[in-house]
Amino acid sequence: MPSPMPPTMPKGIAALSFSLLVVTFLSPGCAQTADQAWLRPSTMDHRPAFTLEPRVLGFGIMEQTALRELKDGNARLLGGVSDSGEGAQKVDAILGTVDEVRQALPNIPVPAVLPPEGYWIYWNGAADKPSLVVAGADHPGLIYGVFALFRLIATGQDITRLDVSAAPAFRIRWVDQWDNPDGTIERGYAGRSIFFEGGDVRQDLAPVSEYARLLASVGINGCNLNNVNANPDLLKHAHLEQIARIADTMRPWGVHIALSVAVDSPQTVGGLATSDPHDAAVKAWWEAKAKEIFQLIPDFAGFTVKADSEGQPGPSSYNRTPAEAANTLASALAPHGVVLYRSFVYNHHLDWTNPKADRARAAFDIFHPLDGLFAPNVIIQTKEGPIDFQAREPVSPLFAGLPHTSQAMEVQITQEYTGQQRHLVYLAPMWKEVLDFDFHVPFNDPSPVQAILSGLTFQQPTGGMVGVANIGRDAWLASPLALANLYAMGRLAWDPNLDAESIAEEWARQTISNDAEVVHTVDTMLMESWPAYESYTGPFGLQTLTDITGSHYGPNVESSERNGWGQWHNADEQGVGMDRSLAYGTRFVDQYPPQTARLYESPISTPDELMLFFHHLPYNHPLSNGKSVIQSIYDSHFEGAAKAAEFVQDWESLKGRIDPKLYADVLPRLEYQAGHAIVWRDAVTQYFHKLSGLPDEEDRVGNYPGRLEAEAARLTGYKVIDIRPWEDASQGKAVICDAASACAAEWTFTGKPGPYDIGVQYFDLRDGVARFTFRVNGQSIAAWSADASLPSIIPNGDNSTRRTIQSVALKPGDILRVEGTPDGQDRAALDYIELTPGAPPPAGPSEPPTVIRSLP
Ligand code: GCV
Repeated sequence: MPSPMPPTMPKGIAALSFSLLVVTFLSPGCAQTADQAWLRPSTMDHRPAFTLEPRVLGFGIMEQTALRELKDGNARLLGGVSDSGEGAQKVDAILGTVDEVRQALPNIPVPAVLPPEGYWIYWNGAADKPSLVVAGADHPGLIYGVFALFRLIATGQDITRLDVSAAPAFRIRWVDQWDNPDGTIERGYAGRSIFFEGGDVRQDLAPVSEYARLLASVGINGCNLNNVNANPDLLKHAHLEQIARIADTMRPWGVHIALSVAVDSPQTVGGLATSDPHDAAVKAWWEAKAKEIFQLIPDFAGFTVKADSEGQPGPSSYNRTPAEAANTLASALAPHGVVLYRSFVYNHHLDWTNPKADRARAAFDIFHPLDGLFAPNVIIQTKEGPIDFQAREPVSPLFAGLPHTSQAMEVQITQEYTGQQRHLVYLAPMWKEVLDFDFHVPFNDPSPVQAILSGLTFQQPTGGMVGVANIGRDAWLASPLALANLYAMGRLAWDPNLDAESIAEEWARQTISNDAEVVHTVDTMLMESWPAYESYTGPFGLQTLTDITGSHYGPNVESSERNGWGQWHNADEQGVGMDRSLAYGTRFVDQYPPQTARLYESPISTPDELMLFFHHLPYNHPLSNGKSVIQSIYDSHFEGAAKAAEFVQDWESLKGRIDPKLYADVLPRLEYQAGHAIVWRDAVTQYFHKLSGLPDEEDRVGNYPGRLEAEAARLTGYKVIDIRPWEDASQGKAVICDAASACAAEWTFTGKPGPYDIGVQYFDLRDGVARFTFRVNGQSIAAWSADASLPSIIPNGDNSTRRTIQSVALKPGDILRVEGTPDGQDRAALDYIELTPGAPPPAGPSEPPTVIRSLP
């Protein structure tokens, strides 16, 4: 039963009262705030020596937001002391729409044309006393202008000669949340929903207000609140009333809300006999529902639809097309709302024995024939690649295949297949590659995807970019560095011409430091992170090679093969890769316009990074990097894991130069990633080593000097088990402690005397907090709790975790011992220890022997 909610506000945007603003801005005790992300206090050594004295020319709710934000920015970033030691200079800041500014200040050069949602920032040095003008084409534009001003200030730019205007490239700049009414989030990795709990909208919407502020600060104007696997309950009136509170909370920042709806809602919610989109009663039901929503939420943005996909109901049940379903909804929402109809429609019971079957073809096969049939307020929302947010995919050919339809590109901020925020993977370079990908249509003209999305290429009225964000209550995205992805998505949706590196820099300056060296280090780490992740997971177009029928996290190469999900990479003893060519394969290549099709048709012209997505090649086939396919797979995994280890050192170089809390938060995450990258490296390389029977030229695969297997140790209490898939553990085996108290594994050291770094590879299971102690000759060197929340409840590559103990002095005959104390389902499972010659311990007082760091 829904919990009682306060009565909803009187409706009509104009009627939204000042009291709402007070509620929205004053959020005492709000634990989750926008300043945990990039809207932070100044990261500069010296604040600019002026303060802004704001005056707002209008009275709208968003103008009040702009005013409030200006005051906040003043406090966060300005008010330093001038070089001569004087206090901050006061500068008038005038805020308004361009019309208001033109009227109030007739002598300043207000731009004649400013596109919707655009802004103009002007430093008026001509007057006796300098002043600053921030003008919006409209109210949202004013908010974006204020945020842009502070972005410039926060990144250390001089604003005292500013005369700059900007407007968004895309109309649709949305985030999607896959939140369920019960408070869970599908593919969310940062805790529970800020919107829902226990079937209802949460009473405390303070974090929602902070989220809207974050979104507005990067120009995002829409938020689809609920999972695309939509729970129909949310369309019931009582819930819509609750959802109106969310809309009220986000509205002051110009963020409109939207809802995912299931196509069978007329039956499940409305009690009709059918949900056939052609049925008159069904149409009438959607119209009434839309009217009801608009009465509660006058600026409601629209519906997102996942239909006939992964078990969701859809028009195919009535022999109707997606266009017919989309148009029924669109007609109900017209003229104000839009339908974002997802092209992520495919058969997940594909026949894997059929060499012509190909999931990658599905979106184009289904939607291209419908081009021109969609109502003007339907936007087809297409994932950036033809499969499903893999570590790398080619651009979806559908973008070029809908010249008569508005389109949006869907990207994933939440890192479902890219490390689930436990791995640093900055995704802007991936998105940017797609945005800049040129299809050369319609007449061989330059037509990058971004021009298709903005509507320019095919002269469509709208379009844009949607980022599946899935922020939660745990510091938005749990990992501080993952927030660069949310930031970048907003910035690219505003201006797809920005480059990924300058966005990273902008973000780092606001979030971490304005120190040039720090910025350079963070920037480099971010830019190297996606290639690194791709290298140690699924390079050369193999897709992520993760457990696709389970967690989508750790390595499980075979899980994508021989099932109906169609994420095949088609590996056998002779070769690997999907032949998608026109001549011999699934003909997917033929869905691209001619110039692109020619590129991918032959292995000679296909770029290495996509080679195995398009071609099935023998393992000894040379790639353009000069190495064979198999050697490339081996090398890539070793290089990627080495790069992940470097990220730890890069971050350590920032010690003492950045906020110590941030430093301490990020370091164990990177250490974890470095360890998990080794799990990935070993799993994938050993899998292909075994399958192909071909050696690694550098003899690294299957040959790990310094590794001491748990199953070969002297065991007390521990039992040897097989790990599945076998490649997720060294030699396919591990030990688990089924005893009630501690178990132990012991080895006698026989190597050369000297300092060693000791990696302890264990399995950190979710349901319980096992404890480990590492001893040398009985003395405790390190102890830690296995307290991470990793996927899977059995030991495997999802939860295989490495703890590295540095600089341990060893001599032959030393007894090395790992003690594991189980807890609950976490049986202190252990894979191996690995000894690598390390640096001597630093001189001076030694660190306390017990190291306990929480893992992500
Ligand atoms: C919301 C992938 C995810 C699903 C998700 C789906 C989609 O398959 O694993 O959790 O469902 O994409 O985008 O609809």
